[in-house]
Amino acid sequence: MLNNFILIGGTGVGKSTLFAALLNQEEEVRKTQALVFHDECTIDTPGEYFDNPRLYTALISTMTDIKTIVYVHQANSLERKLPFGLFSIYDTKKIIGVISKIDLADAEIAQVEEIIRDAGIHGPIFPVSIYQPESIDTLRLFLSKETHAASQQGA
Ligand SMILES: Nc1nc2c(ncn2[C@@H]2O[C@H](COP(=O)(O)OP(=O)(O)OP(=O)(O)O)[C@@H](O)[C@H]2O)c(=O)[nH]1
Ligand SMILES: [Mg+2]
Repeated sequence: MLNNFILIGGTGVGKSTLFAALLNQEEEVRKTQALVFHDECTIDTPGEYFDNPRLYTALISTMTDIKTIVYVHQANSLERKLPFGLFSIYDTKKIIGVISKIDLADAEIAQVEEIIRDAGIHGPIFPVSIYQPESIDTLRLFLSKETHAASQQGA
């Protein structure tokens, strides 16, 4: 079973496309206008929550009960948007990185990895593309193991 994770990151980086792929949903992905709960603990967020510091409190309260935070950063963007320390308030959570759209010709995977590390994310980083199903499978497997581990701890 795959639950208890939240996708966050800037507008248009591919969160909802990834969310649908992870959950094997077939529907067409549209711009995300509000929080989307697949269930109580599986959440897709609109990029605006991340791009607009005034909405951080909303993001932070939404993340409160979620075990795994997945920060998504597009492979061809070297913008350092991640506010350092946003995640350091949580030492009980697993925070992982996803480098999205690695199929793009101008993808800069190594540099994006550095940006993610510099932002204070120490968990694993998964390079993915929606056109490379194995990359999604690897992430799905990781997330489902996390879920399993969490439920064994009685969380
Ligand atoms: N080339 C490429 N394009 C992708 C990939 N994943 C998503 N996209 C495209 O990126 C665009 C934005 O995708 P969304 O999933 O809506 O992005 P989002 O992060 O949910 O955006 P917001 O909801 O606005 O925050 C769409 O046109 C997708 O088709 C990918 O792996 N490779
Ligand atoms: Mg979206």
